[in-house]
Amino acid sequence: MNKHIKRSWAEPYKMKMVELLKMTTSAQRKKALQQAGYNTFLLRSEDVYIDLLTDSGTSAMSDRQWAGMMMGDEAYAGSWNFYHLEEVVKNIYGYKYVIPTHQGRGAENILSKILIKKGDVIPGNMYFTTTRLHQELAGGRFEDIIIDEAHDPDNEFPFKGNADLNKLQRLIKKKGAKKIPYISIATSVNMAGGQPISMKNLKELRVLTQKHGIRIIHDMTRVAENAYFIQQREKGYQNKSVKEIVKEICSYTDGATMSAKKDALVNIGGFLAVNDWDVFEEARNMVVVYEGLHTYGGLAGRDMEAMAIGIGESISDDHIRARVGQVIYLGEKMLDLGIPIVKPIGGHGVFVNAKGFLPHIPQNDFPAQTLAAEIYLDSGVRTMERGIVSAGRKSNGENYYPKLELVRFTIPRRVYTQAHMDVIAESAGRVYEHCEKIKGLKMVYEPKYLRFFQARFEKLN
Ligand code: P61
Repeated sequence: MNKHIKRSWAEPYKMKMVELLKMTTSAQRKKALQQAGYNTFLLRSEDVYIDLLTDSGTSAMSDRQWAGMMMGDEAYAGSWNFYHLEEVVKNIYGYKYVIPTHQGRGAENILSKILIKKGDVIPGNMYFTTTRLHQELAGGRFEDIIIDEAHDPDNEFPFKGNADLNKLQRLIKKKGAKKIPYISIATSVNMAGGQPISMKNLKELRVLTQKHGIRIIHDMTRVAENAYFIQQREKGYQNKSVKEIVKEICSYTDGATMSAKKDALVNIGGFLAVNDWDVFEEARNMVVVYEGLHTYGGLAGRDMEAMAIGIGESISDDHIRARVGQVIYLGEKMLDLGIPIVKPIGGHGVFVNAKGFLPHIPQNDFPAQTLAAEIYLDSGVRTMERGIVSAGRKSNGENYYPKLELVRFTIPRRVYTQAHMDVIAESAGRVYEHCEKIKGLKMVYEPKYLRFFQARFEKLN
């Protein structure tokens, strides 16, 4: 027997209940897409076969989480589920104070309102749509300090989520530390393609920010996936558990916003966590205005219980290996078909490079939006645009022109099988075969905020 036969990963769970999917015809999909204005956010989920729009709130909860839902203490104040959640956040992540919120942006809103003053600059390792908007609405301006490699889909640097310390230093010099209330550091950078930040970079950021008295606020939405990449790629971490690495990451930061709908395996929920008593006190006061009492923050007791249990499950090495393993399986299938994707393959999805896939469509004609529509038309697989539509407009009204024009094939956790991954890759491959015949789109309706959610398009002839 060959001792070197590899050991494949497999899902560390089995299925107890399934949700039936509807198969659609090409004619039905064509009609649904037209009705949705060529925007996958506007499709009805019942018209979707495999839903890769997002990994947000779409994961499958475990039997334990469902059992936890039955133990919801639905008191208005002081539900024991809140105290359970608080204990889990303290133990696993190490943050001192916790405020539940209905989801990630609820925490972003409160944090931005507390820390940002008009004219402030908030550096970060690439923008995220809701995070940047809340910074702007609070009177601040986001400044991208991610390393240049992150903007290049073909660059295979293993830590494309790293911040560029020189960019940060230059900004501090130019603006002065007083104008920088915090730096916003995401683990597993979403818009860069689910790319991790290294522990080394985080430690260096900690030293630099401490020197200038600047806080680090951690967008920890996908911290476990980032920890897994550190374990796999960074020297000195091979023998550490994801749990240990997650705790170390958090220790270099002063607070965090969390959308628990991703890594933490719940359908709804989030929180703001901080180490600073003064910030906590203000946040605890503000949460009652925007979310609800500080012991529920817009959530039911059962939601907090599911979150507390989900956080524990999210840092299991076996879980993360299979979760990221499935994403990598899909990415490698696409690479085999010659499809241009962001490399290295990310943690929560495969990001197809629409500029490479549809090089004849100029960015103003929305190549990624077009490609997401074509994939749906081919197979009923729903994906998400992450390009010029998502990037939106600057305060002077001009469009941002992001270097990355991507379609995100986002994999919900514990939901789909390898066979689904095969169908998805084949669909992308089929569309790629006739890519030169595909025409772009024009935007016919544009909402003011986060336009990608509700914008409508028509086909160009
Ligand atoms: C997603 F198209 N992400 O990836 P909330 N930070 C980070 C996120 O990924 C995130 C939030 C904060 C979503 C949902 C979504 O442009 C979009 O719980 C790194 O969604 O409020 C959410 O957390 C916000 C999709 C959000 C989008 C904004 O699919």
